[in-house]
Amino acid sequence: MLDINKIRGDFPILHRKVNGKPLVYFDNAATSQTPKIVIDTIVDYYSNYNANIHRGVHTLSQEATNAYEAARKKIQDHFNAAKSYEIILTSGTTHGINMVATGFADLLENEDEIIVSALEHHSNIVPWQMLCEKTGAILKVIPMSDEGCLDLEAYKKLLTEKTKLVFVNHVSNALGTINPIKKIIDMAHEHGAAVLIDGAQATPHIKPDVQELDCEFYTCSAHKLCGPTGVGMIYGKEEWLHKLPPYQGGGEMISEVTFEKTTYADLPHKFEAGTPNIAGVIAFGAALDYMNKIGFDRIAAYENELLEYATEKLLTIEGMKLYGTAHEKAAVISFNIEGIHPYDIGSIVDKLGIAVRTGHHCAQPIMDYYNIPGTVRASFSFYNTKEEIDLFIEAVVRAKSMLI
Ligand code: C6P
Repeated sequence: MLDINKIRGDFPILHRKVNGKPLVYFDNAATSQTPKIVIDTIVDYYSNYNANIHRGVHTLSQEATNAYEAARKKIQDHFNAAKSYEIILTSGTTHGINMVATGFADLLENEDEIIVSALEHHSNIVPWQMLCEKTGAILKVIPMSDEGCLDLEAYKKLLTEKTKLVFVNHVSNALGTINPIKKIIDMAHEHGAAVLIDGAQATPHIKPDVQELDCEFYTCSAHKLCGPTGVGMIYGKEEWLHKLPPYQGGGEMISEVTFEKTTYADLPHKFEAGTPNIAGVIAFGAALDYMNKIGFDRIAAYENELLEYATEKLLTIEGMKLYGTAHEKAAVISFNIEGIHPYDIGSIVDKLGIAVRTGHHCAQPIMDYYNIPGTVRASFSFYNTKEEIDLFIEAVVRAKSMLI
């Protein structure tokens, strides 16, 4: 059992009011809230050892470098990467995907094939379309079912000897579906294709083991798992990080620079040009410590309880239509009420202090599949409660009575 009162005490923002009501924060899939220990880590960095890393012989620079590299090690341990230099620190999931998509321009030939799923966020669609425009590669799509599950039989047929890369999310941000990524990875490997997993929505709920998964790349954002914004990581298997060219040129990613030729630094620095978000990376490490102390198994079990409770209650409202009813789901509920625009529900519940996301959730192809402009999305975290869900249900019922 989680001590929810104690956990809630760790998050200063959960004690504020919004529009005169206690905040109910159900927009965790967009950005999770930040515990004080993570905020304190950032304050400590800027108060006590703010300096550039890997560059100075002076004490502050060494302290900052040590803390930054210690965070990389924590991230390595969390994801069970074999080597710390297989963890590339980024500004977030979008950065990680663009790093690989841009690099693959050197590895693909005209009419090579790459495979995406119908359940993706725009971050895992647009960079690949840009890659196809550059290389002449062909983008194929694994279709989805009405429940929001991927059709693995169709996927099997899409894989050919021309398939070079498959990229799917671990958990869908719009529907919450947990995809069978181990199966997807193994099937791609049977055809010699590499796999990138977008873990942006999985990592707040699941502790992935990249060696067990055997994926070539796995990427996520710190701000969805109690860390700060503007920081993330991409794991890459060493051989693949050697195959890819550097993403950006600049300071720190070089070995030697002359006007005739530049040689590049070893991993991971080859992919980390310029001064990074040093405080953010150190705070990312603190966020992982915080969540690991609570325990991902306990987090997932509790969030699942919230998901079941909220699903059952929402289904009692007449005209309710849920999107994404997969058996394996993370704590995300997308819905509409017949005859009401999702934006109107979102605006009314906000007046009652409740934060949800409305719209297409940066996953327009999913909305097109259902032929809707968007949904209301409530996404739960381990610091939410059933009492908050009750307030939310009351608010939705009230919104419905005002709008119909
Ligand atoms: N989804 C949501 O409300 P960044 O912005 O780089 O941290 O993460 C992008 C991203 C990539 N993949 C998935 C599956 C995601 O869910 C997101 C971010 C947020 O659903 C903000 S759009």
